[in-house]
Amino acid sequence: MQRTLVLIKPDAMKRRLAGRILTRLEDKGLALVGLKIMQVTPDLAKQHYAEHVAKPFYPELEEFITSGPVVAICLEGPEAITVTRGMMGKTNGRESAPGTIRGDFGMSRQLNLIHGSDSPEASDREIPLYFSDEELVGSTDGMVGTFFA
Ligand code: YYY
Ligand code: MG
Repeated sequence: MQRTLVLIKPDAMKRRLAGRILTRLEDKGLALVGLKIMQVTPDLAKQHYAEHVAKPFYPELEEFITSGPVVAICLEGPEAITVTRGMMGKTNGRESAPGTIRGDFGMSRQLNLIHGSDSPEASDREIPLYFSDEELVGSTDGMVGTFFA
């Protein structure tokens, strides 16, 4: 069983797509173990995107991710990280396959609707940036097992 950190980004919020994006992830069988609406601060953005802070596109990325509220989500399921990344599609909406979230809803590389952890190391680092232990429910192992046994 694996957990992943998902953000529904400010562009998706402005476009009122949060429910539809969350529905796709739930329809797939991923279980909600944490959920909140919040504002990302510049400090949190720098922690979240630590690997990108020194890159030329970072200032614009920070401006975007702090431009409005996000929905932070912790999802659980077997291979939740890879499954979620597959459902997101490629970084650039123009290159993202139809059927993926980015492929179906966007044309932009920066305004690409959703974040998902890209590895177990990333999810271990990212989930505590957004959720305290008390804000996450216990494992849904038994429940998800009935879906995927
Ligand atoms: O994991 P993913 O979101 O698909 O892409 P990353 O390579 O981690 O980049 C994080 C974020 O930065 C991406 O969602 C859009 C933005 N970005 C950008 O604005 N310009 C780039 N050249 C690369 C990434
Ligand atoms: Mg990434």
